[in-house]
Amino acid sequence: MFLLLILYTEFWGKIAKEFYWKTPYTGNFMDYNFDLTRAKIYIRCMQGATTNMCYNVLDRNVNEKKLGDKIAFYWEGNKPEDYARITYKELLQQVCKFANVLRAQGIKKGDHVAIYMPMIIELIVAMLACARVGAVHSIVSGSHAKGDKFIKLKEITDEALKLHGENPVKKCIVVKHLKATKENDKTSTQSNLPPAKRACLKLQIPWNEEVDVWWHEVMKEAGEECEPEWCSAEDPLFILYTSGSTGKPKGVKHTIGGYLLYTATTFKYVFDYQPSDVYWCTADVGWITGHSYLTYGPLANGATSVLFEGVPTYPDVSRFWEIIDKYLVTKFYTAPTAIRLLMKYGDEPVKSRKSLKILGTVGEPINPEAWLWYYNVVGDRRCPIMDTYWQTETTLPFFSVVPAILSESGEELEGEAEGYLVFKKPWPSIMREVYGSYERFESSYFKRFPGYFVTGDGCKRDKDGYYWITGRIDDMLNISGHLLSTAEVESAIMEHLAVAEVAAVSHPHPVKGESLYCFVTLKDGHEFTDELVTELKNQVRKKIGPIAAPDYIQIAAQLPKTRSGKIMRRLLRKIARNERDLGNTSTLADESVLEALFKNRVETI
Ligand code: 6R9
Repeated sequence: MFLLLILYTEFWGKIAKEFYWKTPYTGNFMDYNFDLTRAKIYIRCMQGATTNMCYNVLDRNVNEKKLGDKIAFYWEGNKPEDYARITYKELLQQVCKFANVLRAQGIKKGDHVAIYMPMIIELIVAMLACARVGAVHSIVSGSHAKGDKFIKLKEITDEALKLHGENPVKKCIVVKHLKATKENDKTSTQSNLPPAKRACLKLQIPWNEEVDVWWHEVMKEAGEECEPEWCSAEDPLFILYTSGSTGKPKGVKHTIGGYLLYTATTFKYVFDYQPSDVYWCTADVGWITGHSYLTYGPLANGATSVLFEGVPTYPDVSRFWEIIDKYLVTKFYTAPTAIRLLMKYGDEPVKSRKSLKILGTVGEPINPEAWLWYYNVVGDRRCPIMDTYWQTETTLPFFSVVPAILSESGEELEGEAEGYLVFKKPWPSIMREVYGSYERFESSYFKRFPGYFVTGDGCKRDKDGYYWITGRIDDMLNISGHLLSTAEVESAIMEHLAVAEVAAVSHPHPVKGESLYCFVTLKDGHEFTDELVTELKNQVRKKIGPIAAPDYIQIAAQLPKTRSGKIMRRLLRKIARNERDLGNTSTLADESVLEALFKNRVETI
């Protein structure tokens, strides 16, 4: 135990030396209590150290590493003809300017800044500027789906601002994107504009002179020199709300020092980062994956990344592969939801992608069907796939991360086993608290099994020691006393040629206790018939056993998903029961999918 502690501290201590600390840490590298029966839960890393996140990911790269002229981001707009690039030096300059803007607006260390923007360079500039002045950013996913859908972010923002309590938002800094203009702005209402330009009239946005400020106007006057705010390693860097797939989202707080070390190191080793790489993580910045593996991790390594504003199907389903070829992407990281979506259209749209070396997935368990397509078709059978499991609360199990599998009664299970996934020790970037509620922090993660961080996920360890995440415990299916994971049942159904996507939920049953109710989305060109339903039921019977055969299968044009692409099974459970009170739907990407699902319900006993 003592030896392990020394190794842990030496390992991270050595990595910490690669970064800039204004003052070093004093005492233990990591200080914590996971056992609520002994004392309050706390986790602290590198106490006493002072640093600045922005300095480490920008100034350090430009000044010490001489990477000023290296491209930080290739920005690819929603439309293929909109694109730009920004170097490390230019990014630093923009960030310094915006940090000065924030300071001029009265923002100081510890203040909270909410960010709601599409996937544009200004989004990265805004988050890094917060980090520079020591403000805590809280990003709300602003990209939604785009393609040919037009989303009025400013109007949505104004609605949100109306909901303030006693503390109204003082200023709203607005980026002019897609030629937006203020409402009643005479210059944009000229009737002699050609038709293409006239479309811009729709982009007129509401404007409140007391609150709203144009980004480009305040940036014009801002200076380029900006001293970073030196913060404690344990000062907050951001608050981010969880995906909300199983309940009301929790505001997860992360701190600076440990998060810097962990995202930088996991990015470097998991993706075998090389300086010549062009790396593309398709995640939204408003999701933890976008914070860690699109922004902080890659920038801390001086990497060149692609930042994509659009969707995989616009203007057509080859878009991802065209972007890979355009920028010669070497490392590509996406979610199972995107893979399943593109798989639906077959192999033909998948273009050359010769530059690819490593593929990654994150967000949900990846079904064998989707994994094989990703490996065979996208990766040409030569690119290894990194399946990275982690959470807003954690980051992927890695050197110094100690997972365990517990039984229902809390015993640690050895060897081949299935049960609750927990962690025995903290790692530098584990969450520090749930914003505004210590009780929720304690009850969500530490109460069920005192002494462990409880993830809420089910997990299986195979004979080779690999961990297989089987889905959220709250989504587990208990059929006649047999506990089944969603991943198990869904993977069996996915193997059918006609199926593009599937979600399995439990449904009350007078005899069995619970029965299985499945929602399936079909691939193009397939029809939902009684024969297909029988085939799908038989397939589960054959693969898992008669016990798991679904009682009900309904067609779903689309499944309800979070903005990060996770299936929201708790809503599907309600739909199967025809319950209209759906609970918290704040992270649902597209409300409109629900009505069709209610309409196509299968009558149940
Ligand atoms: C990064 C992220 C966390 C939950 C997590 C688990 C699921 C994430 C996964 C995965 C299987 C993977 N999850 N990665 N399940 N395999 N590779 O998604 O964070 O939005 O907080 O969600 O997502 O259920 O507990 P977050």
